[in-house]
Amino acid sequence: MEKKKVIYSAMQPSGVPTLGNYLGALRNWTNLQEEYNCVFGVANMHAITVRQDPQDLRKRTKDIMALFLALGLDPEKNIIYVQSDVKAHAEIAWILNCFTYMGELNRMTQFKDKSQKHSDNINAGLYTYPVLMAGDILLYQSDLVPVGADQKQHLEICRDIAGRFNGVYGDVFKIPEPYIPKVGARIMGLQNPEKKMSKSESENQNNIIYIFEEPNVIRNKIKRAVTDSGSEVYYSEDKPGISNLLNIYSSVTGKSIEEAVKEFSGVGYGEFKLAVADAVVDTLAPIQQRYKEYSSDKAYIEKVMKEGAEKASYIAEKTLNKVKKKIGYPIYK
Ligand code: ATP
Ligand code: LTN
Repeated sequence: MEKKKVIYSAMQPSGVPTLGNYLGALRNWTNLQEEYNCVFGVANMHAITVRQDPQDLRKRTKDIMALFLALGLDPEKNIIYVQSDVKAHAEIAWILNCFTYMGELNRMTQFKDKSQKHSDNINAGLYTYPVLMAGDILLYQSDLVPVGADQKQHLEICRDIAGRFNGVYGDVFKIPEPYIPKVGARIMGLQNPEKKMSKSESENQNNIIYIFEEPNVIRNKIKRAVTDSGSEVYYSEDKPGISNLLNIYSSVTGKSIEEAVKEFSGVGYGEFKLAVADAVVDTLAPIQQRYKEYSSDKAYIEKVMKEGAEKASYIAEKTLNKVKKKIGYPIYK
């Protein structure tokens, strides 16, 4: 029998999950779980590259686990786990740091953005964040990594690091491919459609739609979303507000952008926004319902975390041991 391919992805508990996280990444995870062996992580080691409140971080970590379950990710079929529970992540990250050039890290746009945003805490972890991420992916010998467009550069550096390591020591790591959706890969802010919607940016609440938000709040936010001059609904670079809403609509309904534009021809912005809001609310409603059920069952979430950590550690250790042997760490019989 042919072995199933491996999917890996992760999400940081760095804030409350947004519609951008759902459409760019999470939705594809559920779609892919039947066809692949999937490993999904809560990337809490990545989250501490920015200062976090400990209580909040611990709570959000469990909340993301509950979200994974609410999305329909099955912990029997997949591995869902918390990154810091698997020691191999920290170990491989150090090793891979020694196979990564500063010149490569200097080019990372996320590092540039985040160091501007957190200018009082430009720490080394923020700088080597892509190396930790490469380790996540490579430990599980992943074939495919479903992420939003903002992570493309991190996937490229991961492939480069893996290729460099393999070039020296032979085929140790599988070289992963990114899986970036055609629509929904970059959802922009509702108030500032020039910048991506981001869960760690909470200054302007009207800019962001959260996955767990009440329907009437979602409707109001979409109603207030900035639009562009003119009154026609069509997709264009000089209409970032309307184009973003079209992207959201197309992504949640599965209709193409062309179909959506046709559907709203001759319709005003107001009516268009109502339709977008309805589509978003309908998509999120079942997830919200299931989230309520899972998040109140703390014991079950903890059980999934513990079992997930064990299963993940088993696979991760296998790759790590191979790596240690190759680079010349001691071998004990
Ligand atoms: P932070 O704001 O803390 O950097 P984030 O909201 O960007 O976090 P992550 O947890 O780092 O989210 O990413 C989870 C997944 O969601 C990634 O695959 C990322 O590419 C995707 N994603 C994040 N924001 C968007 C967006 N606006 N549009 C599409 N995909 C997104
Ligand atoms: N950095 C990622 C989250 C993440 C990730 C990963 C995604 C951590 N490790 C491994 C894919 C594969 C982000 O989306 N910001």
